[in-house]
Amino acid sequence: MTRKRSIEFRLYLITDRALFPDTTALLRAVEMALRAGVKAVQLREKDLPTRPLLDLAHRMRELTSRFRARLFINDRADIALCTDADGVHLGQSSMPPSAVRGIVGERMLIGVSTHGVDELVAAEREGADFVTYGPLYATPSKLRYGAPVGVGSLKEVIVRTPMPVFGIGGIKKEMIKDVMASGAHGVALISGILGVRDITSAAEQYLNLVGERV
Ligand code: TZP
Repeated sequence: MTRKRSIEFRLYLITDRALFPDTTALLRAVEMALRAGVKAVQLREKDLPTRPLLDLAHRMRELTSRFRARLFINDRADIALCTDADGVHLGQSSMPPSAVRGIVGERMLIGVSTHGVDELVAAEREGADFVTYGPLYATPSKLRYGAPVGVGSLKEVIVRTPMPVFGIGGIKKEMIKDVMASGAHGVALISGILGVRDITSAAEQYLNLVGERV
C-alpha cells in the first residue's frame, strides 16, 4: 500500500558524530548545513545509548525547528515521538514500517533503507513513504554498508515503485548528475557535506545540483 505523501526535500543529510570530536561539534556542523538551506536531517547515531541519544535528539529537534527543517530519527520510534520529530528512518533490522506506523500514526513520515529490489518492494507494501537505495558507489566505510549496487541498479528499481527513491552511498558532487538522471527523487549523504571543511558551501552546491531551491 502506498499513501502518497509529498516528500518536498531532495537533499537528505545524515549524521555521523564519528566525524567530530563531540556532539556539540556535530550540532554546529549540522547548523552550517541548515544555514545553507538543507531541509531534512536524519539523526543516525546507532551506537549511542538511549539517554544520550534522547538528549541529542532534543537538541537536534530544537536546531532543525529553528530552520524549519524536517528531523528524522533512525530506527527509534519512541525517540521520534518523545522529541516530536517529523519521521522515523528504518533499517532492514528495525521494526517493519507497518508496525512503526501503528506507533507513530499518520502524521509522521517513514523512510526505509533498502539495498535491493525485494527490500524496496517490501518497504512500499508495508507503508513506507520513501526509501534510500544503495550504497550506489564505494564509500570509505563501504564494509559497513555492503558492496556498491551501482547506478544502473538504481535505474532498474526506480521504475518498480511510485515511492520517492533517494540514492545513497559514496555520492560526491560529480555523481549527482547521473544519480538524478536515473530518476532518483534526491540524494542522501553524510561525508559529502559533513566530511568537508566548508560545510555551508558544500551544502549549497549539493542543493543546487539536486535542484532544491535555496
Ligand atoms: N547507507 C548506505 S551507504 C550509507 C548509509 C547510511 C553511508 C552514506 O555515507 P556517505 O559518506 O555519503 O557515503
